[in-house]
Amino acid sequence: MQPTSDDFALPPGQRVRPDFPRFGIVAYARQPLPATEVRIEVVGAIEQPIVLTASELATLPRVTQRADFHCAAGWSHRALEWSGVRFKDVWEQLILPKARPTTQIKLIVLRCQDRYRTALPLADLIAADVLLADRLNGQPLTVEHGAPIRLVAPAHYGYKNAKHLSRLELRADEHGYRAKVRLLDHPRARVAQEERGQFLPGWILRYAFRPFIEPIVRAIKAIGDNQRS
Ligand SMILES: Nc1nc2c(c(=O)[nH]1)N[C@H]1C(S)=C(S)[C@@H](COP(=O)(O)O)O[C@H]1N2
Ligand SMILES: [Mo]
Repeated sequence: MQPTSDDFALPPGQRVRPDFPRFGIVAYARQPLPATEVRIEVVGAIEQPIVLTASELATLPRVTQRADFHCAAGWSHRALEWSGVRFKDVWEQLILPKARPTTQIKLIVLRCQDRYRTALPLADLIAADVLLADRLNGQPLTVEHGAPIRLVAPAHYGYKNAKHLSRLELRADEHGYRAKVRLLDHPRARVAQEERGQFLPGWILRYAFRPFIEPIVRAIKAIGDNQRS
């Protein structure tokens, strides 16, 4: 198939979607989302467990950034405008001084209100383009896209971009941490390297995931329509 102009310069194996659907693992979309206020617990290898709230995040510089979004299943949506705070600032100005890690932290597990979880190396989380975002395209974040707050990590596939973020678990290593579906969870999931999943090369997973995109979009949309009615 000839690439269209829309596909130009997309990362390997991605295709543009003009819409930005609510996406993810269907079972999680059915889970209740108890909290509408920002409340992120910080736990793990630290001296003092803390809770990050909207007022604390508001002490950090607000940044707005435009970025393309890439789901590991193969769809991309271009030029989303996110607004929030840099994870690096949260780390340096709130977590380090207040929670006081007791060891060198290498991995952070991101847990969400809908029971979804994923993890990224700290080194990836403190990149300049990683945000805790509460606004999208000039509007407050909707439930569909991760209210009250979500991680935005544009260099990593969608599944690292935890929505409805509720807890950060600080760890010295990966020991004891296991994602639910190992095949689909690469430790870093960098888009440019096509790290779609584990054990199989990204270019194979491209074809394995693609047929599931439309059924997942439809199933999650139906769940949302139901929740609203
Ligand atoms: N809490 C939570 N975060 C999640 C998911 C999820 O099911 N639950 N799905 C992930 C996946 S696979 C993708 S592609 C993106 C989709 O983000 P969107 O629904 O805003 O399009 O959210 C990611 N973060
Ligand atoms: Mo995804």
